[in-house]
Amino acid sequence: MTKLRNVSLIGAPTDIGAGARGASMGPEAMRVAGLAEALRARGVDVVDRGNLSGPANPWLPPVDGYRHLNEVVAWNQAVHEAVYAELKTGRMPILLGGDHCLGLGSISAVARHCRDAGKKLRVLWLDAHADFNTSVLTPSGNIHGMPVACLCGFGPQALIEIGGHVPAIQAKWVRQIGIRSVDEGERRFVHEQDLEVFDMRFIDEMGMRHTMELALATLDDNTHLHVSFDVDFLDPVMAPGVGTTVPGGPTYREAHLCMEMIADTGRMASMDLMELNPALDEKNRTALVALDLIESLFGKSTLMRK
Ligand code: 5AB
Ligand code: MN
Ligand code: MN
Ligand code: MN
Repeated sequence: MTKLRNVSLIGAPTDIGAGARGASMGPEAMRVAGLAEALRARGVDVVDRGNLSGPANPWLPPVDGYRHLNEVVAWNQAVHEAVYAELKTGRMPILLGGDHCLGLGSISAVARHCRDAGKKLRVLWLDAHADFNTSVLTPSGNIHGMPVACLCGFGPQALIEIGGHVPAIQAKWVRQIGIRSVDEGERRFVHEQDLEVFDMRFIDEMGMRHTMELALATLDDNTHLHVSFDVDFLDPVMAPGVGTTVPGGPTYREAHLCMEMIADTGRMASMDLMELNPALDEKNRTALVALDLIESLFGKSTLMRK
């Protein structure tokens, strides 16, 4: 079990793709919660690259089904280059969002790296939402509801071609976990494209353990595992600091088991921590829960295990 133990933190302080302001403060909230220190205490070599920069949020209504498209493209280009540069030097990028539209820049960079390196890619998408809307299907125009569709080649040209390969990924490389809010047209499109979705009903019936066994079943020694963690994956009772809360998410223990089972594979080589919104949080409580879960992702376990 080879593990990358050198992490680069990349802040992307923007809420350009979201429907609520405030995710732009996410990176700083994670720093204040002590992310770098906690990972160092686990023996990880951590470098904080600071924050990327990009256009301000003009807070305008959508045009042709997209809100802030040009600004979203600019931010995603910056994210793509930063994440790709870290992977190239053999480090594990952790993208601190920022809203989830930036998953496009991050995962397109990971996919490009996997093409360079001849690696198999698997993407775990931990979220309450499928993020599989298009300009026609979207009820909001907010591009944070579209990154998975864009990665699979369904979206505006300027976004889907970031990374130079369209589509950046194939739908069958993705496993979605925790899903419980999907728009009507989006639902049909998810089925049409055959996305593998472990929704909350599945987790209720089968349990988190069996869910994760299935979601992680096709990993092998040559797999690069990317984890895209939207904080609204978590039940809002413990994680209120997000713009789009949906009740009925995984409990604290279920979320920990999910992270622990990912850690056990030893294959996680990049991740996104997205949608944390300190403006809606209570004394940084949600950031601290996210920190706890990231520690589990990096192998923190209970006393009973070696
Ligand atoms: B998030 C919604 N489906 O498209 C839309 O938080 C919500 O990155 C998207 O998962 C939520 O506007 C995007 C209603
Ligand atoms: Mn999301
Ligand atoms: Mn979400
Ligand atoms: Mn959200």
